[in-house]
Amino acid sequence: MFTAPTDAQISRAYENAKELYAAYDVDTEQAVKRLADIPISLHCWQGDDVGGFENFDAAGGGGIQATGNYPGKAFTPEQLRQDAALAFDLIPGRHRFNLHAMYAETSGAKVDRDALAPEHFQNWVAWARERGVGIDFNPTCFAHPRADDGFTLSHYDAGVRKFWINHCIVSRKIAESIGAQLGAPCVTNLWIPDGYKDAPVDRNKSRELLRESLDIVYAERSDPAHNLDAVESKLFGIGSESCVIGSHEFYMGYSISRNLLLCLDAGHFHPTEVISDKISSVLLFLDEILLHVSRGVRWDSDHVIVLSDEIRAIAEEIIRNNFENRVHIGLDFFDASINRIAAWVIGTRVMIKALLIALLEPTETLRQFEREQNFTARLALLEELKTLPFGAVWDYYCLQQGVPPAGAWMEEVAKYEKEVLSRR
Ligand code: RNT
Ligand code: ZN
Repeated sequence: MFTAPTDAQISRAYENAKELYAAYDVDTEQAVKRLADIPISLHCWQGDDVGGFENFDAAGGGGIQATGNYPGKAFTPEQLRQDAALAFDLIPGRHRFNLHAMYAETSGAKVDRDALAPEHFQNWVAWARERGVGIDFNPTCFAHPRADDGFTLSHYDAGVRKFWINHCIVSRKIAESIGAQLGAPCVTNLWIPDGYKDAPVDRNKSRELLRESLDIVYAERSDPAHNLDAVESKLFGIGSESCVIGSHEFYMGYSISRNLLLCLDAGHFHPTEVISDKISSVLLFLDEILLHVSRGVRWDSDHVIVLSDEIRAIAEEIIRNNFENRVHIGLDFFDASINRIAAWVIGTRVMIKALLIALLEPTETLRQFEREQNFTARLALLEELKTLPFGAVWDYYCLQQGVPPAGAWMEEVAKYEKEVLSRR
């Protein structure tokens, strides 16, 4: 079913592709070299349906819900690490792992979120170091009794606000420690669910409260060598359909005025809006941003990404503008109706493929057409490029990176499902 080409077939196809691209002045060797330096941050929460390892009695999930009950999800940190390790083995390049605070390991002790500390993430650090992957982090301001009414940092109750402020502060300390230990900055992203189901009377006050809380959270600056702080906006959520306190305008203003990273999630805008078009705008005013690459189907549904026009457009924006050092690429999808390791592998390989396709573009020629207002030639060339054999370069890259080319990785996932996941 999932046959892979032989090494000889891959080399032959690659040599042919190399020549075809060279005719367009595209250097395939250069492309794969640059590709190998772009890390993708794999989100841990695809592995267990955004569950985490705590035992709080929270009624709601902050509007975050994975649907489906495909067997074999990770129930323990060990299982999650084992599953993620397989995913990393099937993805070319060196990447990162994105943790949420709720994935803390407290050795059975009940440690509330405002009391979490670096020690609760040491197993993750050891694992990451051993595998040579970086770690990113997120405070978890949902799926907790103190977030059951859907408000956290913008709550009218000062005690609730204080609890979440403290959680965000300890989260940043954990991230700083992780970044220092791994010798690379941890990107710490803050998303909160706060918002109104029905039209509120006082949007302003809630936003003032959020701004006030955030100013306490970020009062102490992190060393950028260890931690980079990002804030994530949203248009609507389940239970916050009428007003999200941390809207795009709110965080755009907040991140620019406080010099933080802005996180653009592909599912967090109006369905006809795309984040690919926002990157060049926000980077005129911010040094760095974070992306949550996701796929909304009719709404912010967080489907596994596929090689769509928008995913390609995101990659094009990054590559055409040499933004790879200013745009941190994180994934944010969670599908519980398919094999979760396959979900990671499919989505991450898609993102890398999209970057590769962008790297195989004769951008200068296209730019020249555009400057001459030769939009006919621009369109014609863009369409011609679509049928060039990027797949041959992709297989070559997989081979070079020591991971299964084409669909061969699926055999390994199927084997693991049979031997490990089905026994959970
Ligand atoms: C929710 C945000 C947020 C979460 C993760 C789990 O709408 O997209 O990024 O998906 O933090
Ligand atoms: Zn997100």
